[in-house]
Amino acid sequence: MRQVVISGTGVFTPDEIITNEELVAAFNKYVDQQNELHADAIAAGEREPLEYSNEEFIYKASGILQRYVMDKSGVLDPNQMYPSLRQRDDDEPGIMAEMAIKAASEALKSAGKTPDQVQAVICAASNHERAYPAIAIEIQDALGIDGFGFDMNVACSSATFGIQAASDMIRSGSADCILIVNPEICSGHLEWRDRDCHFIFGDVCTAIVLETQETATSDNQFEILSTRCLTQFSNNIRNNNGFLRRSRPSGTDDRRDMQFMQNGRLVFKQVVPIVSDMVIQHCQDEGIDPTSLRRMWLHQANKSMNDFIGRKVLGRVPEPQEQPNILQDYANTSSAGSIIAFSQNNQDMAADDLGIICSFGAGYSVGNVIVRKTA
Ligand code: CO8
Repeated sequence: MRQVVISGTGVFTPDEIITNEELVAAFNKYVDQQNELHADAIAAGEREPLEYSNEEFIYKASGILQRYVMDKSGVLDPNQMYPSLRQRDDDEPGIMAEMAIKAASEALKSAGKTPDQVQAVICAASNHERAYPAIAIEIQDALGIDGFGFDMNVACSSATFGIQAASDMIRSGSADCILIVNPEICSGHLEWRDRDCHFIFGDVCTAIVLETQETATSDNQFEILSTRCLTQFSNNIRNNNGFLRRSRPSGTDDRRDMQFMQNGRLVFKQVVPIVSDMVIQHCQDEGIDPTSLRRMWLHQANKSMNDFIGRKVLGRVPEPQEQPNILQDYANTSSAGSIIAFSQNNQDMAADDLGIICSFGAGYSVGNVIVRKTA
């Protein structure tokens, strides 16, 4: 069986930052406007007034301090509350491809690979900006990669499921080297007018190069020892937007369910035990003592969630470097979160050190990738 390694990663970070302070100020302005607009209905008891958001709550509930976004002005405009992204011509790069090309160039450089050495592109993300042609094929064309490309979506677990798909393809010989990209424009489908979730997401793109151990020349390689994926249907994280929208009654209305919706408390309660048990069982099945994991690069949705999982798996409170969080800077970037954590926190690993990349989220979906540092 061919051995597969992660030989390079890249992160494209947008230029614009929204701090919690800016976010809350804009949201509270929106609340004042709405409550003024509906003052009569509120006074008549026909409508509940909207409540203010606040920075202390956001940090305490999530561990998030700021988020990067592709457009800040639209999100912070109380008359808009969503990003303004330019309509591009069909013959110029799409926004997701543009982000992905930047992250991919960094990943290819760190792997020491040129596009002619890559045979496939997987664009694994929570949302794709159009139905077709696939974003992956656009990226493949822009980078000058021969072979094939396809898009896939398993929400927050898109990157880890993509790693499993790519490593299985490399093991079986369908390709020697595969580029995975995770462009996540979460600001496009976050409901910025909902105080329960307006602070959760940010934008980013990550890229990963996977190849056979034989061809890898990078000085920072991680052998993929084992992958495991699990899905379990749940409506607790849901977005009803889709291509049948205009065919449904009131399909073109500004409906709440056409953006991200979640029952956050329930997600927290149900997902934490599934993930901790799966990480422990997966390690045991591979003959690995979970407490010997040097690092856990977990999905970045919520700091307390990660603290729980880390404690359960290691049997003690993890040291910060054992379970790095990037949530405070990036917020939840869906499938890209665990890959940012991996990319920014693996250089100090010594040969034979073990780690796990682990994602979890909508579906529900959980994806594990157990790695061993080699070169
Ligand atoms: N400011 C002030 N108060 C607030 C705010 C706010 N912004 N929001 C809520 N409150 C209030 C509530 O009204 C409530 O008040 P009361 O107690 O009087 O009813 C109180 O604060 C507590 O509210 P919650 O119970 O909602 O607060 P929690 O402590 O549960 O924290 C979280 C909320 C942070 C959402 C938390 O539940 C959480 O993180 N859960 C896990 C969520 C999770 O992991 N989700 C997965 C995300 S899905 C994903 O990662 C990818 C999906 C696909 C991509 C989608 C891209 C857009």
